[in-house]
Amino acid sequence: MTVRSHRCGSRVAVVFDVDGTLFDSEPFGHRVAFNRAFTELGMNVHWDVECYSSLLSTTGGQRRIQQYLLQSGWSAKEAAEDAARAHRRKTDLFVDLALSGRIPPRPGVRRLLRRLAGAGVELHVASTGRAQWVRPLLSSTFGSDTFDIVVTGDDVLELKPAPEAYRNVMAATGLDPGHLVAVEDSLNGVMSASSAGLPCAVVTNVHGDAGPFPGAGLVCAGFEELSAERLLGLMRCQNASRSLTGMMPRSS
Ligand code: XBP
Ligand code: MG
Repeated sequence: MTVRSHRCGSRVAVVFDVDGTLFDSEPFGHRVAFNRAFTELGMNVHWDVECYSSLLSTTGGQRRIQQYLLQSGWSAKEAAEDAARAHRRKTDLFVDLALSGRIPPRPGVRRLLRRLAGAGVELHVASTGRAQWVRPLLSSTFGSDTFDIVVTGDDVLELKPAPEAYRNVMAATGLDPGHLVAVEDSLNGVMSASSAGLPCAVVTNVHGDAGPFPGAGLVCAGFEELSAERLLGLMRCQNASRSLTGMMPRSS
């Protein structure tokens, strides 16, 4: 990651989550790849849509498998080894899915990105997914120069809901929280963004968390409801309330 040294000034940025937010990637992408890996490795595990939805509260594919195996009676050692093996295979399979164009962006995403870019807003990404698939999925869908800073699960020690992914975006851009707004789909994501000091808009996903989303400044049912103006308004609103309470972040 390149660290910017220039001042915040009038720069503003939107930081997008990937899974469930930019893409409907969980039930028909990741879940499919997890199941194929389990079958190939003869693990006798299958996650249906309902089961998978309940497992999403654990972020990180490898941790998700490991926790499931532990709860299903695997020993700690076997759970760790099998989770690592299955996740490696799952990641390769998911890269193939991503590059085949079978993981489309959510409706309205392209339009919002165009509007933001046209208004001079910086676009960045904070994901807990692995770089091996996040980067090719983003560039094959949106082109390689749509997002500037892309923080993935490989760049952090602690996955969401920890604030590290968003803090890394701030460090890499040189922007203070008052210049950024996050877009998420899950409670873990909102907690991550809010703990890093960013205002957060949620675009709910029928396959993910239903809410409530304490800490979110805005909750929309789809990208059709989320205009560039509403997003930037959320950032201005948080800045106004911070300055009223004397907590305005210092501009560098
Ligand atoms: C996404 C995740 C990831 C994906 C799978 O959470 O938790 O684990 O489910 O990706 P968020 P990996 O949308 O909050 O970033 O298998 O690469 O971990
Ligand atoms: Mg998400």
